[in-house]
Amino acid sequence: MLTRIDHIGIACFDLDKTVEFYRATYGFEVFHSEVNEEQGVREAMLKINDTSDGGASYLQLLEPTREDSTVAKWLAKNGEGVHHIAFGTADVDGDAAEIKDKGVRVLYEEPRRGSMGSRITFLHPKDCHGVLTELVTSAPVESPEH
Ligand code: CMX
Ligand code: CO
Repeated sequence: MLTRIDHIGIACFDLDKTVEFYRATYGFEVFHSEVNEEQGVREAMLKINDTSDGGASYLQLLEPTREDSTVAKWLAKNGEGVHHIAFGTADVDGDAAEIKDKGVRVLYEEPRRGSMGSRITFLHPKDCHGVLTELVTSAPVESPEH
């Protein structure tokens, strides 16, 4: 079951400048940043709010790391802007299988690694009324050591 907006993915040419815009304009700080080579992105997660399912909602700012990445290709065609939305779920495998049964193309056979150790997959935008849609299961919260 999809229980939150996990994040909105925003493609940008210059991650540092875009982070600074969100900080200076809205006061949002970087919660986490990383490079995901498989996805071809350098990214910053700005936490906006916690959610009632125990998760959170973020903005995910994305800068391409290589010219053949999906985000670089998209930026070349569209310029900067909203690239995808992501729904959070406790069960990305089960939800992706259910959605696939409804005739929507799921882009990965198995979920891949996303931000902060999450597991992610994508639905084809042409099957989702023009919206590239991601499904995310966050990494389990590590319990404190005793
Ligand atoms: N939103 C909406 N439509 C999109 C889109 C997007 N982000 N990206 C592509 N499209 C549309 C294109 O406009 C194009 O439509 P037309 O045929 O009408 O022109 C069509 O989909 C095909 O686009 P394309 O430019 O030829 O791109 P590809 O088919 O090579 O790739 C996609 C599209 C969705 C398969 C690819 O972007 C993908 O695999 N995305 C998932 C991975 C990803 O986006 N990773 C980066 C984010 C990582 C993260 O969130 O952690
Ligand atoms: Co994303």
